[in-house]
Amino acid sequence: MIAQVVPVLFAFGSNLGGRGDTIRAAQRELAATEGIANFTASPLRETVALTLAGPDPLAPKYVNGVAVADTTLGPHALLDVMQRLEHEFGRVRGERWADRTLDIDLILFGGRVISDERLTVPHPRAHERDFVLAPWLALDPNAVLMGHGRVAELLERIGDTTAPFAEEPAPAQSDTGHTGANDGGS
Ligand code: A4P
Ligand code: MG
Repeated sequence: MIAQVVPVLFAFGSNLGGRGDTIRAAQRELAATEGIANFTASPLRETVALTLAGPDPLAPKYVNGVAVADTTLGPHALLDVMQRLEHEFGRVRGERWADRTLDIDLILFGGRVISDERLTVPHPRAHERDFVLAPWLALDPNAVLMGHGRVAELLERIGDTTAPFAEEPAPAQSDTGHTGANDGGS
């Protein structure tokens, strides 16, 4: 039997440690996972922490981003991979919405509605979160959130409080063997 290929949307968040680097490293691992293909990540945004008491400008700021991919994994196998990565990148599960090195949420799994003890998909709070909608819109200006409509309109309705996040540039590739000693100087 040929496994079905399903388009998925992931959301990433981090507000402890090397936030952007952690998210990019986890994304590289996810992209390299067997059963995941066509992984495309959004730009990252810096966002005010939403706590159980509301937005907290004094709490460590989050870096957030999203990514789309195609998968042949089932939703629970995918959640296993996501949770293994959270653990690998130092996530300690404390109270709900606590500060964390890495959170990976499954926002959409194709057009499926899932509601069991491990998974609620589509993610029940994505439509009211600028830290999900803003990077998603940057990745796909025509994005539509199942059950809620166009992401551009949802974001306009709630307002966008996110800010660009300046990533560390990737280290320069120096595979030419040049040391500079023999360069130029003609
Ligand atoms: N789970 C159920 N559905 C899903 C899903 N669609 N994707 C279950 C991922 N996991 C899902 O998650 C608790 C349980 O949710 C998991 O065991 C899984 O089986 P968790 O990651 O341990 O806890 P959590 O993330 O603290 O809880 P929750 O309710 O998922 O939190 P949210 O709603 O994701 O909010 N502020 C900013 N600025 N940026 C953020 O990214 N994130 C949160 C977490 C709060 N404030 C934030 C941000
Ligand atoms: Mg989570």
